[in-house]
Amino acid sequence: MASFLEKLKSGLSKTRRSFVDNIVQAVTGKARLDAAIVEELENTLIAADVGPEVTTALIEHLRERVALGKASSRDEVVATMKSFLQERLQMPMNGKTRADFFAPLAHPNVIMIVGVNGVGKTTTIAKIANQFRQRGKSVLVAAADTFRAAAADQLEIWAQRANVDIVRTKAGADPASVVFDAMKAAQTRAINIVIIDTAGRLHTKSNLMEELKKMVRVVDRVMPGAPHEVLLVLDANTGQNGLRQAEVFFKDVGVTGLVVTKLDGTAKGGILFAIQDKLKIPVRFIGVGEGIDDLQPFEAREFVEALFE
Ligand SMILES: Nc1nc2c(ncn2[C@@H]2O[C@H](COP(=O)(O)OP(=O)(O)OP(=O)(O)O)[C@@H](O)[C@H]2O)c(=O)[nH]1
Ligand SMILES: [Mg+2]
Repeated sequence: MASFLEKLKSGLSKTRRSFVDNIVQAVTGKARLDAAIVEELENTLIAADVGPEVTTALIEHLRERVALGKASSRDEVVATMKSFLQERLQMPMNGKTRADFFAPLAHPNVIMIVGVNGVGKTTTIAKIANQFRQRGKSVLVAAADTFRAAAADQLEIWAQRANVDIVRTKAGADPASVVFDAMKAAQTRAINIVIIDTAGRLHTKSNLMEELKKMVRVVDRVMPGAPHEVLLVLDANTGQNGLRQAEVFFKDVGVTGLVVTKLDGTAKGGILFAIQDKLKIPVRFIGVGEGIDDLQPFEAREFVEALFE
């Protein structure tokens, strides 16, 4: 079976071709970056969804390095781009390292997963739950997506696969009541980690954000200070639209981190740079497939290396 890194590398191959290779080719061997080259670079970067700010900054950086004679060979151009891109992806992890995420102090540690429909929330929960289990933590997942009749069934199948507890109710019930029951059950059973699955849309006219805010209030009432993490899931393929979605969630629900899914097979892997630049919030996980092991904590260095290989 292919390792996560291998999947990441092959998943990013379209992005590599449309983004990295074009730039390296356009810049290598040039004494200076003239207007025609700059335009070509701009088009490439915008198409790869890195966003206007990062596009301008990268071109400016390349222009300087080329003018200084420090980016003429292919290797030099690659090294210049790698260090620039890596730096752009370094985000303070809200003071939390990868190890901290998997060894939280709160009991239970409550993680809420939000995002529009179809981005990969439920699958992401299964994958994260599995990683906590592998580290010896007890996990309970809450099926608070009561919009789709099949949503709780889907989560239950994953819960069995990951060998974790689930709290669910009938479709159409108040999601906040599922959250309340899950919190109580977690306290009674002394569970380490609670992960809450939420809907990407609702059947009533009531507003999704209001519903999510209500869930946060319920969690906080049972356990002051919780949820400890609110992870917003974004589908890499949605590109700049994903950023607009994110802004809505940010305004209403206190998002603490991002999960970027479906990096396998997208040409829009450059979105990671736009996300970090715009949202200033750590990407905690990236997803490269539908299997339970196809999600890993995000590492800037690993991501950039994979992008170039
Ligand atoms: N290729 C690929 N597919 C993914 C990834 N993550 C999730 N998926 C697939 O995306 C589809 C939707 O995933 P779900 O987890 O059901 O998404 P959701 O956000 O819970 O959807 P709703 O509950 O309808 O809002 C499923 O077919 C998943 O297998 C990924 O990283 N790569
Ligand atoms: Mg779901």
